[in-house]
Amino acid sequence: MPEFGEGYEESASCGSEIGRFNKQLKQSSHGFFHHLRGVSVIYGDINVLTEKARSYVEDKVDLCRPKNIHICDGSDAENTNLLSLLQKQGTIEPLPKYKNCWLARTNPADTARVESKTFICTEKKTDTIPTPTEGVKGTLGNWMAPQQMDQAVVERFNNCMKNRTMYVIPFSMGPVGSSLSKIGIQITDSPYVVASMRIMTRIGENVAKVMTEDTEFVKCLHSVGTPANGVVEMPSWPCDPERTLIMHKPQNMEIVSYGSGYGGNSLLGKKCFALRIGSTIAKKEGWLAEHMLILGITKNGVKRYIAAAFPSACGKTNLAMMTPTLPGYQVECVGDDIAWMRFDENNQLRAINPENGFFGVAPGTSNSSNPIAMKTIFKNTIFTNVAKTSDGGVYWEGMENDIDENVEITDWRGKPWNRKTSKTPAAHPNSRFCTPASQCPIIDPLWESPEGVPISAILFGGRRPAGVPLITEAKNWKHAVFMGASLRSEATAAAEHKGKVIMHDPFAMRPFFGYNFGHYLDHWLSMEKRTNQLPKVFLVNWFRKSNEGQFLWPGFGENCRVLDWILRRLDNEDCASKTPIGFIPKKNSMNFEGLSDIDFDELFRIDPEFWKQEISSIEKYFHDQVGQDLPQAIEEECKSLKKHFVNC
Ligand code: OXD
Ligand code: MN
Repeated sequence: MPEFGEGYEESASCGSEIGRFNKQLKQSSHGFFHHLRGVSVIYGDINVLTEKARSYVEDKVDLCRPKNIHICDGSDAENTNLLSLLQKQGTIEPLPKYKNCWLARTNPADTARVESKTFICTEKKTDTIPTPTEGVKGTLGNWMAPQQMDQAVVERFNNCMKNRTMYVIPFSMGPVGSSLSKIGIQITDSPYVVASMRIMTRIGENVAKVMTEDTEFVKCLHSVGTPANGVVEMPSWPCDPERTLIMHKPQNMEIVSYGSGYGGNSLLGKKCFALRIGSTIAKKEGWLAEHMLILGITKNGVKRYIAAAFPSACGKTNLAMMTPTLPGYQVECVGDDIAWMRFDENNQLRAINPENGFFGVAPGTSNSSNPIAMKTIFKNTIFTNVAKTSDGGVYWEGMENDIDENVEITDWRGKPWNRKTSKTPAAHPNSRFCTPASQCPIIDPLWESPEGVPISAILFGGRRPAGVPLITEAKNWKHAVFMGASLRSEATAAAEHKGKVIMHDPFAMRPFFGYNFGHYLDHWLSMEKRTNQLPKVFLVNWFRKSNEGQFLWPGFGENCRVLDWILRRLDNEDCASKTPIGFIPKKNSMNFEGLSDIDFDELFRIDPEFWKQEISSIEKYFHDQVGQDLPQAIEEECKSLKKHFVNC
């Protein structure tokens, strides 16, 4: 397998930018090579790191014993060179149909986040997870004791980077230098991870430069690993699925991930930092780190921002980039996955998107479902596990009308694939595009604003084929927190779950809580004491079906009609009726102009039988999973709802 220096030397002849990089490599940025614990720093300047950061790196060099060290500066030349190294390794191949786009194929055993192997490590188990009822398996996270984590780290990381380059990535979650942003240092032996982190976060020297000795940073250690028998099955995608482990130690602001190179397992800024460690920092500092998109919506020249939590693969990216069908509306995108939100000194809730790119689920994205994403992703993008077309492009389920009829298709595993006869999907259901947010044609002008955007409303949503109305407004803050806590949705391809089951996914955060969910609820409830300007909260469900199994609502751009109703509620318009489950639109109060065949009554029907069952599932879930840690306010919400339906 070529090493960084080798790959670089050869590719140096193919472009002046790489040529410059070559020179830089030979001289190092200070004209001489450095060593760290006896290991050569073959690229970048170790002196840009603070002493604390350097000492963290030194510790990990001692542990992992890499062949070389590369300190990422985030430059274009560095990126070009890494991409050419990845190409030589066979990890990625170019997609000549587009500009600077690449296709990566993973080891088929490494295609999703692995929740069962993801742990939070605290002294006390109850700091991480509520105690489930005896005999019930807890599903609100996995706990590990510190000694166990230390042992697991030594077992896996000792010498794990032998013959590999260790990349050191200083990165910022949120705009560099913003008081709402946080910094991390990721160490990894995967150049694919470096290239992806460069898209998904802000990396390099600019970040290192804003750090002082007082800057706290999240320590992120990652290795793709090597199986215990030493045999790397697929050299272009090394991994160790048997021993994969993703661990978080909130107390030390530390993440350690071993064995997987894929998505949230390896791009540690995303789920591990921005949500799991982020939520623990947020609890301590009094703010919220949430699995939410952020969008701006303008109606008649008035702009508002909305944050929305949906479980993975429920269309967050589609909503964040929606093209409204109603005239006079404009949606702009701040972020599609994560929101960090806090109340400012004027009591206004403000949010930043801590990310810098979109790591979107590819299948289902098309010119009809999300034309804006399609305008975003065909340059400077790394696609992973999608199918390839014979004209040098990509293909996935949903793109049937977006490719030439005559092209041949190679599936995500590299095998010929036939539209008519193949029985397996062309693209892996959790295949992804990793693309810079700045390329989105409707990126919000304030998306990098250091003070964040003002949030007027929060939405929760899930895939609910039955029972849950298109939109419901929460009665008050406690009810809003109850709504978030009782969120359920059909399972997702982003995780390892199989089949279509309705899973509890409170706040769309179930795989991402960094601490005990009961304490998380307390934290949300406490927002009421922090401000007199709480945002209004709504539950949406685009996915309700008729008895015949047809979707009752067209979704996509038509969802602006739901947002329109929300905006009118924010203006206190009298367009809502009170029901036991919250406020729903008064008949004829939603703008359905130009839509035919919308069955308002069925979309908003509140079926007592459904709700009896729903409440008893929620109650059982809270009882079994949260037990004593369930805040009383939530228990009361549950009881009062139950009382209503039992009596009707
Ligand atoms: C994601 C997820 O990748 O939620 O965003 O799984
Ligand atoms: Mn997500």
